[in-house]
Amino acid sequence: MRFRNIVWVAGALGLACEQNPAAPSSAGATHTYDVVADFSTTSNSDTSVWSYRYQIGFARDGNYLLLSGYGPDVIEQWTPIDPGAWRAQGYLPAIGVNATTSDDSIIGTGLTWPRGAMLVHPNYDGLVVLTWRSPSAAVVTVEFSFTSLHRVCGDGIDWFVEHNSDTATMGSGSLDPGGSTGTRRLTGVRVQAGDRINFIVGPRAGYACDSTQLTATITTG
Ligand SMILES: [Ca+2]
Repeated sequence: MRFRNIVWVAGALGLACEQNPAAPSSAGATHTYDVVADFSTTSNSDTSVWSYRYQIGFARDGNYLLLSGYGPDVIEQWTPIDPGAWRAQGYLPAIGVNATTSDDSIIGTGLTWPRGAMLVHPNYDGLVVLTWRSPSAAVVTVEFSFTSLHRVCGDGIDWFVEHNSDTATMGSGSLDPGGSTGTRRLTGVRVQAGDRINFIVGPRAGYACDSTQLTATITTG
């Protein structure tokens, strides 16, 4: 069973894409939270500004589990360096940033994880969730993009952006392999202290080849 998983996913992991779009410029009292620039390999909790989460099943009810550990991929072999990620049981779901000095890949799969990029990957049985938690009441601007890193395999992914849960879905769609939303902007989003904005990827159908680049910035002010 373990070997079967290795082959299936190896055949599914894909190729690189656009770089992170420029974050909105800060001016005056504004502050920009950037999921890549702010990425932490040590902090992931209910009170973290950014948290790395998942859902078993596909209910977007706002109750998402924290990925329990940060570390290497125990199934796939990344080269030249495993960038590491927040993972469940050392594999999937996964959320990480390639902070190494090079692009990294899984040999024979066609998948490249670009240097400086956030990669997220759901498991077969649920969602992977990147969460921003508002420290205070504010009106914010949200910019994001989802890009499938696999151009040659799999069935693509589903994506969602929501305010706390699916009762306030702010954007959603599906991407074919290699597809991208491009950078999208939501303005005038009112949040209260403790509110969450969730960026979510689901497997669509199969979870093979579902590595997805995610960019997200939230600007207050
Ligand atoms: Ca898929």
